[in-house]
Amino acid sequence: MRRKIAAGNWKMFGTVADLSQIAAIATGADKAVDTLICPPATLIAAAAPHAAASFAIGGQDCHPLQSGAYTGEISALMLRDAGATHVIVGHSERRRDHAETNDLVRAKAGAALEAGLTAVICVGESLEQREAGITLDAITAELEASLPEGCVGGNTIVAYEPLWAVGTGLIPTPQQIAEVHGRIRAILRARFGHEAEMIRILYGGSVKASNAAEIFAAADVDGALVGGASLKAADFLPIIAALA
Ligand code: G2H
Repeated sequence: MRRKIAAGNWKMFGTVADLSQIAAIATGADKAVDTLICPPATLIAAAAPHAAASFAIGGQDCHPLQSGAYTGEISALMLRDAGATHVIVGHSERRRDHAETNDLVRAKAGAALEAGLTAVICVGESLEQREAGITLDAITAELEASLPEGCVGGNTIVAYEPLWAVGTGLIPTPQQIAEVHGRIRAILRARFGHEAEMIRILYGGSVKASNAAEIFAAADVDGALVGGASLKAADFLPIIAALA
């Protein structure tokens, strides 16, 4: 049985003053659900002491190598050293703004696994692909090329984030979500056999308290990757509760 997980992606938001929100989320989150907060890297070490059995801290990106002369970069080993246990890779904002390819995302995910982190691997179709009726083909190609070797339930989470739903307030129908999650599960099964049953698949894109229950009722949704609505405990705790 897969435990549900609510993952918060803080993106480039959050300063030391916002550690109080992380503390409030850690304290108030329903313990029947796993909760993950991925704050900016500057806050990971300070947030890490809140980590507990069902509460984790993660990074938002990592380099494909563990060390080297790469100014400004952060490795998976460094994230782990700072107290992170998870890292998001291949978020659509990274793919879009930093031209991250599937090959690079796969290398980053591999580096995460090598460092002992759980990789949250993001995939999603564009509006053009959705309107052209090639969503499942696009997801299949992107995911197959972004998965490293050795994925198991304990080290991999897949997040489905349709690009047109990221930060827009638009969300797919539960049927559209279930269709894509079903395809992702099939890809994982074909690649990793029975281990695929334990890999959690999250929906992401404009999740908020008012639409959480509808999204979580869709088949094969093991949780959510939440951006804007994860920044404040008052907004995020009801979403976590909706998964319990
Ligand atoms: C998608 C999501 C979190 P938001 O980027 O990864 O953000 O919930 O703000 O759409």
